[in-house]
Amino acid sequence: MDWPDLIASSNASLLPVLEEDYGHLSRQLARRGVDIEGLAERAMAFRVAVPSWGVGTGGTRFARFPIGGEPRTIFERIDDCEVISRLVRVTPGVSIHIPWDRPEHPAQLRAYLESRGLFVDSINSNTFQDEAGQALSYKFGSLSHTEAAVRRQAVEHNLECLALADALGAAAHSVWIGDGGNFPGQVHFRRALDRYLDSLRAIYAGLPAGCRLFIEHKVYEPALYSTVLNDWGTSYYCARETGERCFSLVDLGHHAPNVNIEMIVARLAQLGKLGGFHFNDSKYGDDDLDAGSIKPFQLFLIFNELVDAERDHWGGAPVPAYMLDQSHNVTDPIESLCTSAMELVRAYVHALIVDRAALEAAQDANDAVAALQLLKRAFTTDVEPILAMARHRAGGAVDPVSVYRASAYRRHCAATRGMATRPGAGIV
Ligand code: RM4
Ligand code: MN
Ligand code: MN
Repeated sequence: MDWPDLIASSNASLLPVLEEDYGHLSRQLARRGVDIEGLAERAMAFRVAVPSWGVGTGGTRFARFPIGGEPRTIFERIDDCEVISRLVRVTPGVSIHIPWDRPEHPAQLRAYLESRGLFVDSINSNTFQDEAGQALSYKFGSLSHTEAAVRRQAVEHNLECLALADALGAAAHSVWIGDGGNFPGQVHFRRALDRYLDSLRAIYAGLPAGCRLFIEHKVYEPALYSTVLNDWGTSYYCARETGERCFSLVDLGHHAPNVNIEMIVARLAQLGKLGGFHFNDSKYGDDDLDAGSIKPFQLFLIFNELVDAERDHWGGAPVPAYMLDQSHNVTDPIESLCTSAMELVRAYVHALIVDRAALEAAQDANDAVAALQLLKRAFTTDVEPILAMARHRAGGAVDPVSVYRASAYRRHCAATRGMATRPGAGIV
């Protein structure tokens, strides 16, 4: 696949109109005291990691409908991630899942990624499923299990992930557990949390230098009545109790409907414990839909908090890590991931053009109408020319989905890879 050529010829036909639109937007923004070139640079510098498991089709608990040409191995998953990165230019980081992506030779995997301009961004452990041949079951929990031997096995799995993080140069290790209860009375809430925290401390003790530990809360599912790490407050408490390099990770789909997630973001940033994000969108639960597809205004409000927190240096914490965590049930995953990455850049640029001085003045004056108008003014500005120009300047596609469709990449993969079935089916 000659991507540079495909991208160049598509861009050549779209550039005249893009330049006209970019010029117009630049004059419009200049009237508001905003320099478009600065925005284009920020858009080019934006980064979000893609999940290796996201390039295969997802499914629901009812069914999964595979498409032809899905990746069968970690190397093929990386090939698909490379396509996304070439088209949108903001996704060089790949997040991997163990055991789904367990490499036989970590050095070989690292070299494979590096030769494609990619790297492992973070490792994700999996103690929410039983692995073939595993001694003890996670049916009733893992890090918070009532039996010490099960907890030990889950800790060991995470320590294996940390060794891999070290070998692959990953900057973070993320822990999400399925632990919790399906029925009232099943789990002793306080004791389960204590056991979880003990396990977390044992994992933290093995954290390599330069690596951060992220803990991901979730309000429900697979446990349907209660979860052990259920909300951001519990997550903040556990991160704080575990250590300086342990942070809370926010997955947008892991909250009850209507929860004010932008406020959670502000709180965690203020407390210096915002580690990172799993971006996706949802209507009802952990739907794992494409970022910005259902609630784009919420996504903008989240980025509004992020841009604001950045000005206050994240409460002393390192810059948060951004990742997409989606399940693509009815779309080609490459198209969904390209689109989602672009939606994040859009929300970021929208947040950058908020007139912060005016917003603060409106807040100080208790002028609710003016404050909302300032946010809406940024949100309703069509910044697409900035995003498209940033992609073009970075060597990417002005219109990534069109280039991808014209390439017939998936048809080519269907011929070489066939109809794959992926282990670890389920919600992802
Ligand atoms: C969970 C959670 C985790 C992801 C798994 C596959 O709901 O979002 O981050 O690793 O799904
Ligand atoms: Mn997640
Ligand atoms: Mn999830």
